[in-house]
This record gives sequence, structure tokens and C-alpha cells, in this order.
Amino acid sequence: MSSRRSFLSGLGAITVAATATSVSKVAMATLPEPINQTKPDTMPPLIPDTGRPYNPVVTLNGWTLPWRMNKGVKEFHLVAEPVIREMAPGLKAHLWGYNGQSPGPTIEVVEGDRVRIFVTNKLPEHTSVHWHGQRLPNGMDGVSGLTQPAIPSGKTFVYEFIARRPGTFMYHPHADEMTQMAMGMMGFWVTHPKNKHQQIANVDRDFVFLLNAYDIDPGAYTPKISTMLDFNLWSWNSRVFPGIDPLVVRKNDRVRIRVGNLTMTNHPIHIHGHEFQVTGTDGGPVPQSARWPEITTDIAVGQMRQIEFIADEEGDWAFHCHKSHHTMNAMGHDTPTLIGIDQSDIAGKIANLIPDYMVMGSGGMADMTEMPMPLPENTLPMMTGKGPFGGVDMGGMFSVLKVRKNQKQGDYKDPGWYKHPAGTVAREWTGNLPLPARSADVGIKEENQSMPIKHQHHHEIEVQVRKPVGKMGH
Ligand SMILES: [Cu+2]
Repeated sequence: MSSRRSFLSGLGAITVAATATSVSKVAMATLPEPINQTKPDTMPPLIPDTGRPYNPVVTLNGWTLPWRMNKGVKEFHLVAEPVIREMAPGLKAHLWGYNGQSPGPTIEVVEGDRVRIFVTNKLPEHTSVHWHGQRLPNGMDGVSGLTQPAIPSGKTFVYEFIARRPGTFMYHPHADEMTQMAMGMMGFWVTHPKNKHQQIANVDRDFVFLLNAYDIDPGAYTPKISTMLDFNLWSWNSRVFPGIDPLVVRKNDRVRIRVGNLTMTNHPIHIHGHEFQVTGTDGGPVPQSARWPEITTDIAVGQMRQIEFIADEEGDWAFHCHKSHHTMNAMGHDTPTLIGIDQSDIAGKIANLIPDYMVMGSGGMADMTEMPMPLPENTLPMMTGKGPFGGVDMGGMFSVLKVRKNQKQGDYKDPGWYKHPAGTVAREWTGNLPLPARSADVGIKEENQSMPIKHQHHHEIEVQVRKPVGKMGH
């Protein structure tokens, strides 16, 4: 998974500009030029070159939208449009998004900034943008029909408000929401504090990503928009493992990760090797006195959770949703359980009919990682990803927190796999192996039950049934 990274650190806005393509400059002369991003790589933090300084975030497999300063107003231009998103190498999804990607670019501003956002609708239907969690004038809230007319296809609307409170927010349509969110229309918004804030720590690394989900049949490209719960691609920023970049940090960095959930179920997000605190929600920073240590935090639908920790343990630490079905890709759903079923008898017979037939699942599903199976086009294996010790057996909402002593400050380049000090990796035991006492007294006749079966005499129990006295019931 590390070879595909093309993370260029320290180039900031230049990198974004270099990969950007401008769209119809003439038609939109008075608007800020829309900037597109077509690569699904994690882009370096966008260092602000105008306005108040702040410490930028890193959007996992995403980017921050550059702005134009216009008489003290920060102007952004979002273009709602159909996009092609590579969810992982081997799977391209036909989604709707903003400025060439789903999710849309992260918008970063500073508390107190006046912000103007032009929204051009290049979708085949109307849309709107709701600025989830923001304090703003009611008419800027983006609920089509309720606070504004929907933005017709082909039109551009403008939103303007002051970013009043620092925090982490999301944006998404409030028009044909079921369709538009199932198609990938969403993005992150971070309002940085203007001054040193008591409850908002300065951090060394600040990652953001959205939880989203798609239902794309094997071999298909377009999500099924009417699916309510049984999605088959559980993604972070519309990427699935092994397409999700690692979160690369330097040892002893203070790390903040902001995770927003725009799926239709909750996701217990879990980290290995460290404890974190939930330091903020979409409602704002959590007071110090109300924080507690966690290793998993459940993120409900429509919520954002901001976690923080000191990355003081070197290694490659798994970081994932703890619902095991959410760390699987499409083929994992509706698969019959075959554990314990001996298929050797029927395999030969089926192979006569279907030459490529493979017997799988008798001893679990780990086979799925190891065997190259013929898959429909545009389909990922159920679980995959090569690690330094073999298959990682994962898909979906899974990534790796890479903590390295020698990672440079501000460097997000993938350092490769962790080199474990000698003698610190779990290994095969090759010494004496006496049978555990518990199973020693269990003969083969007991069919290898791990728990001894106790044979008790069945005492005959005499049961006397008396006829009830008097009338029962009616
Ligand atoms: Cu999940």
C-alpha cells in the first residue's frame, strides 16, 4: 500500500495549484476561478498565504480549497458536479461531488472571517449546501424550500456569513438528500480559533476525514441510492482500504483527528497502541474536566468527534472502525457461512461445470486475502492489503497510524513499514509443547471437545400430577 503514495510535503498551495485545472475562466470572470482536484492522494496542508495565520489540517485522501481575498472577504467557489472517484486502485466509482472529487475539498477559515461561497450547480438536478453546525443567518442555512429556493441545475448561488465559532463542521446538500449524499456529496469545514483558545490545543498533526458509505454492486460503477443500511463499501473520504493513506506522524507529536459521520449508521472508531481523549464535537470543544480516556469512540450519524493523543509509541498501529463488517469490501456481504463444511466432495463435481470454481470458506474467510480470484471488473477483493508479514485481511474503514522517531516535522511521506527491534515480534513457539491439562483427559472419543464432558447418572424423577380441585378458568 505504500508504493502508491505520492505525498509531496511542504509544497502547500503550489502543489494544489500545479495539479489544478481551471474551468471556463471566461464564463465565470467575476467569480473566483473554480479549482479542481482530480487525484485521490492526500494533499499537503494548505499553508495560508492571505488572511489570519493558522495551523492547517491534512485531509486524508483529500485537499483544502484555496480561496481568493476580496476586500477582506474570503471567497471560495464550490462546483457541484458528477465526478469519478477512485475508491482504491481497481475500483472507480461514478459519484457526485465538488470540484472534481468526492468528498468535496475541506474549507478552512479562521474564527471571525467573513466568508463568501459561490456554489455552481453542474448536476442534472437542483441542489443546495447546508453548513452543518455553523452559527449563521437563517437564510444561509441551505435547506432548500425552507430557507432558500434550491439552486437549479446550471445556476450559481452565493452564501455569505461570518464564521462565528471555532470548530469542526461539515457541509452537504439539503435537497434530494438521500440521492445526493448516497452519491457522495459532502465535505469538511474547519474554523480555526482566532486567538489562543483555552480548550483548543496547538497540535503537531491535525487530520480530518468523513465517514461515508456506498452500495456499488460488483462490476458496477454507480451507487444504488435507495440502499438504507446494507452498504457494501464503507469508506473514509470515499476511499476504502488499501486505498486509504496511512496517518503518518512523528514520535511524541500531539495528534488531532477529526472524524465526521455522514453514513446512516454509527461507527466505533478504534486506535491501537495509544489512548486518546475526545476533545471536541460539532458542538464545540469539550471542557478539560469532561474529557476521559478512550481507545474507541462511537461516532453516531450526523456527528463529528475530535480525538487527541500523544503518539509516543513507535510502530504501525491499526486504526479502524470496530464493526468488523465495515472493514470488508463488497464481496463480503451475503456470503454463506461455510466454516466446518467439508466441500471436498462437491468441489470436483462443480469444477466440471464451472472451470474456475474454488472451494472457499471451510476454515474461515482468510482464504479471500490469499487467493487471486477472478473478480468482476471494477471490483475489489473482499479483504486485501499486503503487509510486511503477509495479507492484512482488511478492507473498508481501515488505515494505519505510522509513528516514527525519524519522521521530520511536517513531513507526511509514507516511511514504509515499521522495522521492529529484534525479539519484539510475536513468533512461533518451537520449544516443548505439553498438552494443556484441561484437554489431556478428553479422549478422541469425545470428538475433541475442549471442555471435558461430565457424565452424570440420570436420576429418575417422579412427577406427580394432581388434578386441580374446583373449577379452573371458565
Ligand atoms: Cu463502521
